[in-house]
Amino acid sequence: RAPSDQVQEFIFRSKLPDIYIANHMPLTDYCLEKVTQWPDKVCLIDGNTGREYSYSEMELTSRRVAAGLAKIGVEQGGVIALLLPNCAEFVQVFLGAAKRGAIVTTANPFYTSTELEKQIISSGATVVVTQSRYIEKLAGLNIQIIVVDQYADGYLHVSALLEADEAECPAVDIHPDDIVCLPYSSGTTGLPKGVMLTHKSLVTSVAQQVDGEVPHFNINVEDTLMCVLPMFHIYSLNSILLCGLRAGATLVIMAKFELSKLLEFIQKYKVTMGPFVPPIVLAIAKNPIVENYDLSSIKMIMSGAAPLGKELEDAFRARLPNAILGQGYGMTEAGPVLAMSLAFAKRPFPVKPGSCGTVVRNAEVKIIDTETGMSLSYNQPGEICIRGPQIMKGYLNNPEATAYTIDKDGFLHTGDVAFIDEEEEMFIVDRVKEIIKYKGFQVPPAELEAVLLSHQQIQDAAVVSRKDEVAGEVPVAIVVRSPGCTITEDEVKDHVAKRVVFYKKIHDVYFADSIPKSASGKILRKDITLKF
Ligand code: 4UU
Repeated sequence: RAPSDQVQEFIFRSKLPDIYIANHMPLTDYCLEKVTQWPDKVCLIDGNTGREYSYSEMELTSRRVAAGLAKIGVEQGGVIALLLPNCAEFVQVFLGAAKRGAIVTTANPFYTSTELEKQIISSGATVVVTQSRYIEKLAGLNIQIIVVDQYADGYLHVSALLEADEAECPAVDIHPDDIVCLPYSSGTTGLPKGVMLTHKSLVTSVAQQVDGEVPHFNINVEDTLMCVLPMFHIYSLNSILLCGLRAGATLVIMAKFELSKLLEFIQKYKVTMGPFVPPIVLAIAKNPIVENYDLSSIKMIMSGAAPLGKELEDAFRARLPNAILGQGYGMTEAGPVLAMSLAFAKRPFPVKPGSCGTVVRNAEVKIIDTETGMSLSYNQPGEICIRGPQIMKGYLNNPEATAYTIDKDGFLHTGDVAFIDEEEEMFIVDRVKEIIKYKGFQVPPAELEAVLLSHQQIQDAAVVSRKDEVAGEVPVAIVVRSPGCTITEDEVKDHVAKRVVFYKKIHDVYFADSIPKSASGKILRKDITLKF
């Protein structure tokens, strides 16, 4: 053995014991395994329409959709893209596709056609399920479009799936390592890449949260979860939808965040659990209209996808003193949940403000020195790495990026810097990756830099993060004009805004003579952040 292998490794684990995880099961079967215990219970309330769906209905629909997909030619291993805001059809098609043994890639319906085209081509999707208003963005693509709202000429309607004959549900032999979900993430560097999450990854991740005698995330058949975060993002897809289904909870679905509507739904449906992101926590903590609603049904509020400031945590607690507020920490590639507050456990632990939680069960965390790669003990900040059956299989068609992210020992490197204290609580303090998080959404600097460089008046460009009170962070650009060019700040902003979804827009432009780079040509983002 090499000498470095003999150095002591510090591995952090959950304070709860490991559990049995049925991760040999296909995802849909696993999530709906206990439906016979609560067939008539309401599974979904579609807040957009008021329609309710029972668990037995959802289970039946999943088989019908699987049959319908097979009938229109979607093979096992075929890829379908969901381009939908939160709605019942998202859930129905997702579960049916997983049942078919197909792969679902999810995208933000607000993406521009350029962004969509990239993902659809990269993922190999042959079918896109969407709403009629987004069809025009898909022009020119070699795909079959299925529309969920109105019947549109020349396109299939989702009823072809929902009303298919369940007797024709194909028998498929799904392997635990088969991909089921393919969200896109830029990870620690570069452009968005397809994250291969398998049946085993997602079953494991859900089990790590809600299974066992003492679940880490204590939701059950009595709970009603607010599903306002978009299900095309892995946070909502996993920790709300899949965990909620497994636990037999009721999900209240909202297509878009609107504070008064959210509060109305919490009051009306007696929501018990709110998985949110910091800007929603901020709105609930600060907005005066909150006083007009009865929110006493809320037991737990989770904040995740971006840092939650301590002042905000305090303000929130003062407003909803009876609700447990805690954080969840996830990353698409990690399956996604790495850590969650143990205040959410069936037997809760006391927790400290600012912590993003304790590592989930059946997983190992290592914190490594960002310079030496040595593993660190308690209270020393370093890069968080995680190992376990929940992490991604890799990036689609990208072995280099996969090898860069998952090391030879099977640890996924997150690019987040944190320390763990003696009570096993994790505190994120920094980031050593490029990603910018706007309200929890990923903004990959490399993608914006490519868009900037496509302008002939721009010779060089770098995109970095700037702190923002509401969004958390916003992207700003440093631009070097091409010789003799006079492009203005507004023109730069416009050029980008036309090509990207709203949250990737450049907020400020600084003109410079050069971009600081390392000898190998890598942009020195930390230097830029300090300068501008
Ligand atoms: C500081 O954001 C996510 C997933 C979040 C999630 C999922 C399930 C939260 C709770 C849950 O139950 O995924 P991505 O891939 O969009 O972004 C990942 C990055 C992390 O690497 C980290 O930098 O988002 C940041 N992040 C956080 N930062 C995620 N959660 C937190 C957090 N505090 N609590």
